[in-house]
Amino acid sequence: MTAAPRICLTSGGDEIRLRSYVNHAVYAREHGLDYRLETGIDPHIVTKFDYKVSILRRLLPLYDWLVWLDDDAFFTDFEADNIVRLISEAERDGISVVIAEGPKEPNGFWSRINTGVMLLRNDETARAIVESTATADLSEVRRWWDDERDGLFTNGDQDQMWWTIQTGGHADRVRIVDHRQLNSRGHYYEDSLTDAFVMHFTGYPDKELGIARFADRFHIGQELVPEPLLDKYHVRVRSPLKGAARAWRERRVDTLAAAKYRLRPHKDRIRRAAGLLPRPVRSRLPFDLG
Ligand SMILES: [Mn+2]
Repeated sequence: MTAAPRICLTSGGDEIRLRSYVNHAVYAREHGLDYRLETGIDPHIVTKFDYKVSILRRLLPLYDWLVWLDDDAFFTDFEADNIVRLISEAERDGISVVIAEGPKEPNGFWSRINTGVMLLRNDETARAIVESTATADLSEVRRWWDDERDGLFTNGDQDQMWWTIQTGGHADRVRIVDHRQLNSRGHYYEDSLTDAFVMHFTGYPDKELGIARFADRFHIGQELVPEPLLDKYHVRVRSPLKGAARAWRERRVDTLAAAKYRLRPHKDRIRRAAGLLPRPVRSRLPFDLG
């Protein structure tokens, strides 16, 4: 190997809705990565997940590695060099895509991969995977899908990518890592923000509030960036969800809808254990699980 690879960290969608761009930008600066916040508008959008895929298609050819983070995925360990380390291990081993497993959610959902965080090498294999993910026919993917084998069908890019990897002969060039390495969830954090590398806020009925509550739990601001780093990079607006706006959101989420959301999976699990329900089959998701 000669020079260090050119790595770009990117995120976005069709709107800027969360404080993650500050979190991502600070991590990128601390670890010498380029950073782009992108608006993925495109003539070819079909599902809300396609904004992401359109960004990947456009940016991957411009770098050696492209790192995607969903806008609801936040770094929690700013010292950890997982991005650079996983990329260097992938280059050593001839791997084109590094992605995390979709760990078990409190409601029992799981998936073989989660496309909320992805490391993509600018090579033929990864470009082919991105192209096929962008163009795969979702109804064909659904017909192929086996809930027992493949986990939750989300009706989007995650299913298209898993289908692509499995049916396109790419499995040996894709590395699936433990969720704590790249893309974890709140219930896997116990007493420290370093319990995992990235916290991905999937399944929250109000994501912004979910992030604020997680931040409170660890006595950190809503950017999930340590204060000395916010100072270092002159971040002026901090923890914007507060006061009456936050109180109203707290009340709204604590109403019946949220209670139902929390209780339903437990109810299902109990009924399934009692043999009253078959394996979970859901064609539509109750909330954004992307
Ligand atoms: Mn997400």
